[in-house]
Amino acid sequence: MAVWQDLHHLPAYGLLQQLALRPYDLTAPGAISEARLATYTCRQAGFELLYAMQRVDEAVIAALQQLADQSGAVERFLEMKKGAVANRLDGYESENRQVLHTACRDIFSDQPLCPAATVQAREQLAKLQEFLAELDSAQLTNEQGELFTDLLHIGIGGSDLGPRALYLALAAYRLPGRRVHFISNVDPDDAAAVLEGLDLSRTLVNVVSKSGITLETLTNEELVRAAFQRAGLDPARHFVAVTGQGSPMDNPARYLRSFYMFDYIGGRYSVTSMVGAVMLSFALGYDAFRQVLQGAQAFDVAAEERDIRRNIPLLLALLGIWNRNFLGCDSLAILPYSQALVRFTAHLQQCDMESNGKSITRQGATVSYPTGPIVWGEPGTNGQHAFYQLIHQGTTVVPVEFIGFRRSQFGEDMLIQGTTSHEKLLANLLAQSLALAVGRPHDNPNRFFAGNRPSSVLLADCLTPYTMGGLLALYEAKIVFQGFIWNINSFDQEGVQLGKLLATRLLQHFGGLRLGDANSGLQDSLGWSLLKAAGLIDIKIANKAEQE
Ligand code: G6Q
Repeated sequence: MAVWQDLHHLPAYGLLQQLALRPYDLTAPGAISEARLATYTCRQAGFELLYAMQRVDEAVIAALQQLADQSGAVERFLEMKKGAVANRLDGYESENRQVLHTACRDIFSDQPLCPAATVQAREQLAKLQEFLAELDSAQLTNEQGELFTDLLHIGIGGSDLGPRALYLALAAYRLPGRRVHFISNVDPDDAAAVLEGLDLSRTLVNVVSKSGITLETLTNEELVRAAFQRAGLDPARHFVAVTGQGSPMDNPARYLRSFYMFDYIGGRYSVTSMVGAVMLSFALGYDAFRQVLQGAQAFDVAAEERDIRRNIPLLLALLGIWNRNFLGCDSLAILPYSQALVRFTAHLQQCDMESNGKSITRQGATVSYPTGPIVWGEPGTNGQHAFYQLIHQGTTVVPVEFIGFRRSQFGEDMLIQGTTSHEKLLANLLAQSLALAVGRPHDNPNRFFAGNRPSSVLLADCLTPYTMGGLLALYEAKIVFQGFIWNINSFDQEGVQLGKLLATRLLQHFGGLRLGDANSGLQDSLGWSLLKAAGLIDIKIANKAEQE
């Protein structure tokens, strides 16, 4: 395995810099030809990536291939799947963990790449299957002998975003009579709104926390337990836990059933572990959840391809690096033309920004090139009526990844003015990509579109459990590839710790105030004196007070 190198030390870096001086002009006459569309299409595992609207030509693609080869991205990905300790910094204290979310999907293989992790994944799945069978056969019921109809999923961050995004994406395939609800925010109104109108007697509560110590999740669990008690129901007959083995939540006596996830699976990569499995298989059935895993497995394997023109995740990663590091774009809009993917961009926002929002290399040095972009987005066509103004005519160029499907999930559609709604949806997607690329000359500056705004279109036949699994793993691999090429650790999240620490200190003082502790320093409640309470920022506050 080659030694880790910073992006700008890879030989292809200088070449790409040169090429970036004159990127492909998408606005030139004939720039978007049928031949170009055919050449810049990559088909893999049921998906098509159309990238003719990116500012690339043969020379750029060849240089990006060199960049991928020189960084060893595919080899590192394979090593990661085999159990390498990919979550670490050299020479500094770090998490020092394997990164094995892919092992959750390697369960179909006779020769899994990391057998120990796959054995654990299979054990958990077997336990889950047994639990689901007991629910289906009414062996496990509520106090009145009735079937459970609802599941309340409590978790936050990686224990909420991905699972919730997939549930919403696949709600069309729900088992009859099954519904799922989510509480994540510590805002008490989140829980209150969800609990309102829920028949607790027929509700399972799935508490998901890998660490078992997350403030929001533990608070919400207690809040919901109290609601069950008020309703005269025994929480131990309703509450299920998904947590790390040995965590403070690993206390099977408190739960109807406990499932495990392992420290080699990061929160934002955990959808296909028990973190998503319990809720998704309750809602969709075990077989449908296995299809999610199969779709994900297809991309885990597809991502091993070395030719970037035949590897969608790697190609998408490299196009992102081209736009970010060579064309100077700061953000990335992910715009699914699918209402079902309404929270998928939020999941990718976490997966990408928490993974690649880093300023130090794997050797602990400050990076001297941009890393992860700002990721954002909303489903089209809704977004067209909101923020597309900026992406077409704003002063900043926002590369876009469009996602679309040839068929709708429900298949309920009708001809209105000669076209179906789904045709209207797809026509808009393609039109936006084209408009961003070619722009429009106009004498009136207000109606002028500069064009040369890059986008890709990711297309599949229909959003099913299988394609959803594929889409999830495709993006996970893309993010991991980018981290490898940027020489950063995509698997830790130190950046979220400081705020948590300060909040804990402030909470101690809130507690002190409630107890009437005169030393808490919070008599003035929410003013500057409150911030003064947090020892860590005393100095800044003092400086500010002096200036005032
Ligand atoms: C994800 C992050 C973070 C985590 C949440 C919830 O990669 O680590 O979003 O998932 O903080 O953590 P717990 O599952 O431990 O409650």
